[in-house]
Order: sequence, then C-alpha cells, then structure tokens
Amino acid sequence: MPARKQSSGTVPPGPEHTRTGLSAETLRQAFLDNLFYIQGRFPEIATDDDRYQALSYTVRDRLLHRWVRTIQAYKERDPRTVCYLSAEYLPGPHLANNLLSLGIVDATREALRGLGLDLDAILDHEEEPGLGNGGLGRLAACFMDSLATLEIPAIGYGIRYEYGIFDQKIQDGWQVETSDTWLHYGNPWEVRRPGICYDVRIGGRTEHVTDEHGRLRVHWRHADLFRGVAYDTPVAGYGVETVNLLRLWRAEAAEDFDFTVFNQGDYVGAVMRKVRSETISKVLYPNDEADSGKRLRLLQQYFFVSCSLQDMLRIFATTGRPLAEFHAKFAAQLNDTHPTIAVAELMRLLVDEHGLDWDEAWQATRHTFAYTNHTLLPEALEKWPLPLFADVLPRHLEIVYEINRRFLDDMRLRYPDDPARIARLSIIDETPPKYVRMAHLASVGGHAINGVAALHTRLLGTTVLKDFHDIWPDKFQNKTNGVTPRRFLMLANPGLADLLTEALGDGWTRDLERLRGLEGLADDPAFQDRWRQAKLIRKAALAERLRAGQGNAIDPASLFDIQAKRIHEYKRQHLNLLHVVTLYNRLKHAPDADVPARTVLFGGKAAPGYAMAKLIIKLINAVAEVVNRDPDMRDRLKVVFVPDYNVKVAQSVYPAADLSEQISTAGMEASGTGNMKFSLNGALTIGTLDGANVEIREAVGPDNFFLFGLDADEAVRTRAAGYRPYALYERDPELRAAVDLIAGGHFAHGDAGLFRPLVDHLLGRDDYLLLADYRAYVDCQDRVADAWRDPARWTRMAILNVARMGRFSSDRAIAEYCRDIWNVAPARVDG
Ligand code: B1N
Repeated sequence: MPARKQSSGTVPPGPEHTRTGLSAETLRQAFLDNLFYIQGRFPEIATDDDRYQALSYTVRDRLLHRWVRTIQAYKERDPRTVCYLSAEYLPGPHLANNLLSLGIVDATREALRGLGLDLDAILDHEEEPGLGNGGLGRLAACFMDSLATLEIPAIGYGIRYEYGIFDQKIQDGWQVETSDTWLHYGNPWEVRRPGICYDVRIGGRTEHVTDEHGRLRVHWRHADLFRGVAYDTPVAGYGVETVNLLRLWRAEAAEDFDFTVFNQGDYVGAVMRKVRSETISKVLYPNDEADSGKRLRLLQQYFFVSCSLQDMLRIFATTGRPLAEFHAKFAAQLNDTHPTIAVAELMRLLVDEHGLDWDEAWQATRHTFAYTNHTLLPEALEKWPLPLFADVLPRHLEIVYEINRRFLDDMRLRYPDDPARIARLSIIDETPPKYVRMAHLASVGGHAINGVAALHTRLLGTTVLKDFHDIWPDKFQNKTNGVTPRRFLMLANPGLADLLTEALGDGWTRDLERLRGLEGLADDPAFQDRWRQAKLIRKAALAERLRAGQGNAIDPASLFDIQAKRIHEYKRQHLNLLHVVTLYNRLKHAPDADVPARTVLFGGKAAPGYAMAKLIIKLINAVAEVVNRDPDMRDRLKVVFVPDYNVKVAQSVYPAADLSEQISTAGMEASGTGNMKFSLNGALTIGTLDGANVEIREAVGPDNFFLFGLDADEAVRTRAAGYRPYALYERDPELRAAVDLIAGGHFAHGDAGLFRPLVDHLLGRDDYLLLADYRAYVDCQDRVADAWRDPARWTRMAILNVARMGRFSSDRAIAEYCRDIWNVAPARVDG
C-alpha cells in the first residue's frame, strides 16, 4: 500500500487529530469516540450495528476532509467537469473500499484487534446500496471509482431509491422477492443537503405569449410540483487526495404546494400529497420488464435529470461565464437512454427559463451531451407512448417536435427521395399510438454515440442505429467496458493481490497493464504452487460461506464452474443446465467414467415479471436437488444456486472461480463485465464470440480461452435460413436424452408439465439458439475437463489470463472517454 502523507493546511500541527489521523492508535480512539458520541454506546454493550456505524463514521471523517479540499480545488481552478447521468449505481459495500482508498486497512485492523474486535466481522455487517439491476449500474460505479482515481473532476448524478433491487430468497426452488431495506439502519455514507434542492414540474399545458419586447415566450402551466433534495456520497480515489461526489436525488413535496393546500384548510390532504410526492424515488424498476407505459418510470427519469441539470446550472452560475458556454464547463454522459430527456430539459431551461435563442441553446446542448448505448435488444430500446409523454411533459413534447422538425428538414435535403428513411430516422415513431424514440433523441442531441465493446459498436452501426451511422459515421465510437481492479482484485482477492504485489511491486493497482510482468512466471512451478494455493483459499472460503447458508458441503478441490449474472434467456443459463444434465446422464450410464469433479454454481436474479427466467431458476434448483442427493454423483458433480447475488456476494464468487461461463447467444450481450472480473481473478473463460468476450480472447490469446458456438453473423444467418431446433434434437442422442429427462419430469417429482413451457420453447422456436450451440458447447466442456486434468497447464493458462487483462481496467476505459469524448484533464488535489 502506498505510504500516505498526513494532510496539511486545515489540520492542526502536533499530535494526530482524531478526525483525520491515520495511525492505528488515532483510529482506535476515534472509533471509541464515535461509538460513544454517535451511537451512545460503550464497547461492552455495543451491537454489530453500533460497531459498523462507529467505524463508518470514523472513516467518513477522514473522507470529508479530502472531500472539502477537492471541492475547494475545483472551485478555485474551475476545471471542465464530467457529469455522469445514470438511473442506476451499484457501488457495493462502502466501508472496505474506503479503507482501501485511504490506505488504512492494516491500521484499522490493528486498531480493532486492540479492542478485541475483528474487522472482517464488522465489514460483513454492511447492507449494500442496491441502486441498480446489474452490469449497467455496476459500470457506473466502476467509472466513478476510476474518475476519482485518475483525478478527473466528476459528479455522478442519479436517484436515491428508497427500495433498491429486491432481495432474492429461494423457496421450494422458486425465486421469491422481498423488499430491499438498505436504509433500515441509516446510511452513514450520505450527507443530506436540504439546501440543495430543486423544484420539478410536470403535467398541465403550455401557453405561447408575446412578451413586452415582442419575443415569443412559452409559459408552462404545470399541474404538479415536486422537489428533489440532494443526498451526497463521497467517492474516494485510490491512493490520491481526490474525493468526488455522487449526488443522488430524493423526491419530496414542494413546500409552496403544501402551503396552498394548507391555506385551504386541508391539512390531511397536504400530507397525503407529500406522501405521494415521495413515491417518485421510492423504488428501482427491475429491468427486463416492458416499461413503455410506465408513467412512474418516466417521472423518475425526468425528475432526476431536471434536478441534475438545475444543479449544473447553479454551479455554472458561480463561474460567472456566459450561459452559451455551458458546454465548455460540463461534459454530460447519458448512461443509456434512461436520462435522455435531459436533451429536451436543457433546451427548455436555456430557452424558456434563461432566454437563450434556440440556435445558441442547441449548440450548447449538442456539445454537452454524449450517449452510451448498452443494448441492442429491441425490447430494451426505450420508447414512450406519445399520449403518456404529452400528459407528463407537454412542454418537452413541443421541444422534441421542434428538434425533430429541424433535424428532418436537414435530412430531407440530404435524402430528397427517401421518405422511408426519413420515417426511420424520425424521433417520433408514427405507428399508432405513436412513440418518442429515446435512442434517436440521444443520437441527435449529443456529439458522440458509443457502444460498450467492439462487436457491440459494430452491430450498433449496422443494425439499430444504422441510419444514424450513415449520416454521422464520425459520431460513433467504441469504448470497451472495464472494471475497477481495486474492488474486484485488491478487496475481493487479497491473497492473489499480495502475490501479484510480491511479484510485480504495487504499481499494478493504478496501472493494470503492469500485470503483463506475470507472463515470465507462468511456467514457474513454485509460483504456480502459490497461485493454486491462493485460489484454493478463496474456493474454500466460498464453500464455507455456502455451507453456512444452505448446509451444502462443497469440495474446494473440485472444478468451480460458475455462471453469475442476471437470469435471462439470452444469457442461456439453461444451456449450461443442458450440459449439467448431459454430465449427469453420462455418469448414470457409466458410473466409473473418468470425469473430473465439478461444482457448477449459478447466481443471479430474475426480473419479477419474467416468467421464463423464473422457471430457469426453478430448473437450476430442481436439477441441483436430484443431482446432489444421487449417490452416483457423489464427489463428481454438484450443482449449487447462490441466492441473492449482489456486489457483496460477487466479491466472494469471482475469486473462487476456475471456469467462467460467458455463453450468451452471439450478438446479444452488449459487453458483459463479469467476464472481465472472473478472468482478472484467474478463471478461464468458456464463451461465445459475444460482447467483450471477443476482445478478452484476443487479449489473453486463443489458446487460453475456451471458444465455442456460432458467431454473431452465423447466428443471424441461422435464423434467416429457417432454423428448426427440433431437427437438431432428433439428430443428437445426448441432446435428446437431456431434453427428454427435463421434459419427462425427472427433476420435477414426475410432473411432466412443470418445465413444459421451457422445453416447448426450445424445441419449437429456440430464439436464442441453444440447440444450435449445444454440441459445440458440450464438446468444448470436454476440452475444459481435459485441461483441468493437467494442473500445470491449467495454472499456466490462468496466470496468462491475469497477465493480459490489463486492458480491461475501468481506468483505461475512463482515460479513453476523457480523451475521445469528454475532453477533460486531471485536476490534482494536493495533500
Ligand atoms: O450493460 C452492461 C453490459 O456489460 C451488458 O452487456 C448489458 O446487458 C448491460 C434497462 C439495462 N444493457 N442494458 C441494460 C439496465 C437497466 C434497464 O432498466 C436496460 N443493462 C445493460 C454495461 O455496459
């Protein structure tokens, strides 16, 4: 860990200050102090939660100091600032990460040991903020980490959902959702800022009037008014002084509205109104639920975007610069289309509220925004029914029409004889009831469009945004995703991290390309031994965790074959199951067959409304039940479902994996980031040529990656050629046996109806081409088993994977965004 300087300036000289000092002794005192003065407890009667809170406040004090200095530095230097607009953030537990960023893990451990306390037990107590669904929200959190670590001035804007992603329980093999209660014990990491709040209006109608200077003005006579209050969370860079800001908005009732009602004597009505206002930030929507038509979701999006832009305008006003230069101060990134109403809202604020003329405002708007697309799935491309949009945002609809009119006028000059193309480009989809296409608004309203992996970016430009690529090829860029090595290696896998530091020095933590230095050690038997030991420790730890949770004894020496991600048909957890059932059949028929022991682990949540995904969870648990209690399988095959997969669980899963399952239908997974986290922790990947798998395979070398299946172009051609999955089922005896076993009720206590919808879909349509890829997948798994039998070969491949994963740091991704899209530079905060 890099040595840290004691901060100067605001810190008094002499003995260490209890609120800033970093020595074990000072931390110990500060902890006891906080236990007493914040929790009102002394050590003998303190609960786990008291200790967690006291330690968190101890760490928070140390962050606040840097945070204030960062804000001071930004104020003085007025640097160009990144504003990351995202409806989701999945930061994971804060405490351990902040200890790491401050470089005080060891000192804190020592301080607590002196009090007879165990740091890990306290860390384990934290309830993480589940303010996201999966990869997209976690990417936003990795990006915030890298922005701070690279000393880039940045604000993350989002929503402070009271209920984040649901908690998952498994009952009788089925997923049961329970409500997330992350705020139950209070949240020591946030600072409520009642003074930073903005009014947000919705509904009503517009009036177009001529003012006293003869200018056309628009008045929005809104129907409803809300207020957004800022809740700030510090985001500390690793090994630097920079602490950036994550600002999340909570919806409350606007005061003047209450006042109106109060004057009418309707006190209870006013309180009810207040309660209703708060529903806007009440709950995160699970993805994979059709969301067009969800009024509350549109309200959420508009609510957080409006607060964020008003906040940016407030900050901008303090610089004294003219408004037409707004884009020189801020680079705002639209994390998918969820915040895209920002394009219309900034136009409204600049034109209606601040009196800029349209062209000036449009120039500033276009140069402010850039858009990241995260999915090609047609059902996930957001479009809002026009009647809904008009009802909630009447003024914004006028602005969208005006943007569209100007855009299409241009396009008609360019394509005078191509009305079909004009209709395709239009921001308005004219199919009744008509829709606003948010990806089109984002593409027109920003200066850059990016995909999240090379293949995804290519497909974006040739499929869903092809017409835009035709007109603006230079606007399209690729920015392959990345992950933070701080959380997903240093924190999650301290044993491996120490081994890397011993071999390479600690430079890799901020410059992940340095891992390449491992290449020379890949064949070193002593190093390989230590590598395997480090892996075994994480596997044993996961096995222990799962045994404690579900009474499942797992052999840490078996091959840990893991698929952990949201459950979705395109991710094909059920293809993995077809392999498991095939292994089961093989072992049943040849109990003495020489197959290496395997533990197949699954983790992930299904959207509550996605019946097929929930049925896949049930099938995983049903197969597990049969396989795990069959004596013929003992010590050979085991199946485990890890419940309630979240960032905390993920941190114990990635380091324990030998094999990472990245088996989506080619062309469907935009990037994936779990694929990177597994590989960075020394797992080998079995995968298709999908998303970032393509680049991971290139980076680690084809010999160190288990590739199988159709590529994206072949998948398209297979479907176009009249795909008939049933013919494949008839032709492959192993496939037929696996499907028949599931269909016949073998895993359902004889109930042949239970998995019928899943089987029927596979044999009838098989939209995700499982049967087309089955044979290649199973054969590839046999190659995996062969490689596993040779530990020296396997370990060499694993070391080479880690050595060549440097590219997939979110530091690299953020450096590319800074250079190619945001045009921002570091602003160092001095210690
Ligand atoms: O974004 C990740 C990618 O690595 C994944 O491949 C991609 O699936 C994921 C609607 C989404 N795309 N779209 C979403 C999330 C929430 C929601 O309400 C869509 N998530 C992704 C990071 O680039």
